[in-house]
Amino acid sequence: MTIQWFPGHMAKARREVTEKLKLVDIVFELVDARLPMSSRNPMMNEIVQNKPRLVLLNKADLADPRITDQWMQYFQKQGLACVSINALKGEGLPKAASEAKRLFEPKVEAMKKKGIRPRAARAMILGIPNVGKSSLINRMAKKSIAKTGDRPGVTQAQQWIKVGKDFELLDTPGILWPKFEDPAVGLRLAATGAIKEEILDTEPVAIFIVKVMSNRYKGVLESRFNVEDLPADPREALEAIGRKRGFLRAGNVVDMEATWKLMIREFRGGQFGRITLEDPADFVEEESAVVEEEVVNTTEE
Ligand SMILES: Nc1nc2c(ncn2[C@@H]2O[C@H](COP(=O)(O)OP(=O)(O)OP(=O)(O)O)[C@@H](O)[C@H]2O)c(=O)[nH]1
Ligand SMILES: [Mg+2]
Repeated sequence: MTIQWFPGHMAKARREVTEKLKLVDIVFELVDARLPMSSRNPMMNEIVQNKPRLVLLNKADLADPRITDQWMQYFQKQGLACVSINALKGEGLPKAASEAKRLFEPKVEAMKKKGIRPRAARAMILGIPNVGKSSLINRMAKKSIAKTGDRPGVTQAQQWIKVGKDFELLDTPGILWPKFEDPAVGLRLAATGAIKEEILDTEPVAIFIVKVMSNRYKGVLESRFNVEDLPADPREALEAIGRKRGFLRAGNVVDMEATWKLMIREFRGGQFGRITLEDPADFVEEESAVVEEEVVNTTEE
């Protein structure tokens, strides 16, 4: 299965980001701490150009803390300011705000030199769908102004939101890119909820989750579902889990559909503990790769 989701509204949202770029001082690039590379738009450098940028590893509460530290070092080595945060509870936000102020400082100095009274920093919040952009804005503003939701595509238009006296934040719709070169990227994004549900087949996503869990967090599925010696074959493993949970149809047949959905739901809900899907070591070679922009293929609205 190849996963692709780059509908017309996303192409439009990307154009609007480019149009607004000149108005902003800083870009907050939100990535998912569970998949910091796969959740980064490969076109980000091209989109953001040379605006000061702060990388925020969001949903850090769901990610493996040891690997999050490695990712922080990875980004910092590339000269990017980077903070791990939990946009829902507010963890890491004071640090993120102080980093953002530091990035804005040269402009403040320039304004002062010109005799202009420094204004609030204007930051554009960018990231894939469902990564927590609007949640971050609400938490920083200490009120629910931006609409949020547990599915991708909630924010449909840009919106400026004033946060105290220090920031004005521009909420934007989540943006993906026309083609996932590596199919595993599509699966990671599907597993964590960045792809619209209606265009997804649940079976390959559930199988992917079982494979990842067995490779990276051996034993977690066995203890979560209370099954001993989970079969190595992911389909058989899913069947054993469905049977254990009592998802049975007439004739004692496992309801696989219900089992696939269960696997995805539990994974997204953090029921398997703090899980990270990729390590910086997996990406050493790609660090300097130049990603060419693909022809826009607008498939799905
Ligand atoms: N566990 C956890 N959940 C989070 C965090 N931040 C956001 N969420 C949840 O992630 C989901 C998506 O949040 P939104 O703020 O709507 O995401 P968005 O990036 O604005 O999404 P779009 O507008 O669809 O692009 C919601 O269910 C949030 O509650 C976090 O740090 N930790
Ligand atoms: Mg949003």
